[in-house]
Amino acid sequence: MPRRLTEAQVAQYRRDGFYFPVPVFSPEEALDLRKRLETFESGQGHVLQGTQRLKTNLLLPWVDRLIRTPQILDAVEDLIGPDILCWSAQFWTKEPKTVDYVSWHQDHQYWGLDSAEVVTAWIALSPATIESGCMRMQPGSHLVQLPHRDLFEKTNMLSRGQTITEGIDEARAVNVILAPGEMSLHQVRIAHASTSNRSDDRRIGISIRYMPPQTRQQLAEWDSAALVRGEDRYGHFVHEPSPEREFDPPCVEFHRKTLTNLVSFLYKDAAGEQKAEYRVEEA
Ligand SMILES: O=C(O)CCC(=O)C(=O)O
Repeated sequence: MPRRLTEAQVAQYRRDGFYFPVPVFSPEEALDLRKRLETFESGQGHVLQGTQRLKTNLLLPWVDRLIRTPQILDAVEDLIGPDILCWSAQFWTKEPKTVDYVSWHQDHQYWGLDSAEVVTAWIALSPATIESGCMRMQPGSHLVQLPHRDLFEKTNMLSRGQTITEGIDEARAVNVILAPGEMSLHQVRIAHASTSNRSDDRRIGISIRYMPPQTRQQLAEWDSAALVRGEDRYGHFVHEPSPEREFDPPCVEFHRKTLTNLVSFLYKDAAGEQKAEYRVEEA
């Protein structure tokens, strides 16, 4: 029996490669999460940036709690089973009236994870609308691997500006419109993108990547993930610690090590050249 999604919703996810909206937090709870983020940002004097945006569960205790939210995990369990690792929690903030965008891409090509079971829960902390640059998805595109090129454009929010070169039909794209506190779920091979934020508010989302523990990392000797539900009987990923406070020194050190490892393959071009500067932002 599914825990959170109906059988029809699971079937829709398997057919289209994504499903939304799934209510997770009340508007008040979503606002509280947004305030936590923004209080942290004003405290440090700048928005979350660079590697602070990735695996933020190792830096901020409330993000570590967020990746373990039962309402999220129940839906993820319906898709990938009861043993769940969280590979990453990543913030996607587009400031009001800015040009940053996300090109059409499939995550599976770049992450090195060998499983098609990897699922992203994208949680809206502000309105994700057409105007604010919500995600767009091409239904059914998770069933085919589409060709990409790395363009490394400055306004592209992706690590290497990875862009699908053929196979996207804009007319068939679905706008993933979400209210604060709602989430979408997308499969690791789905072709998705988002345009820039033309609204007066920040567009804030957090992508939480979940996978079953049998998944392997193919692009590096080791990798890490947090065990958020059930058991890990495979040991393919080093388990991430939980911070007891903001920028807890052992977790900051772990974050530095695991991000150095990630960046060593996420930011390389096809010829193996490192294309982006890497700096861990520490408070
Ligand atoms: O937030 C966005 O606009 C893009 C997010 C994305 O590409 C992802 O979560 O895989």
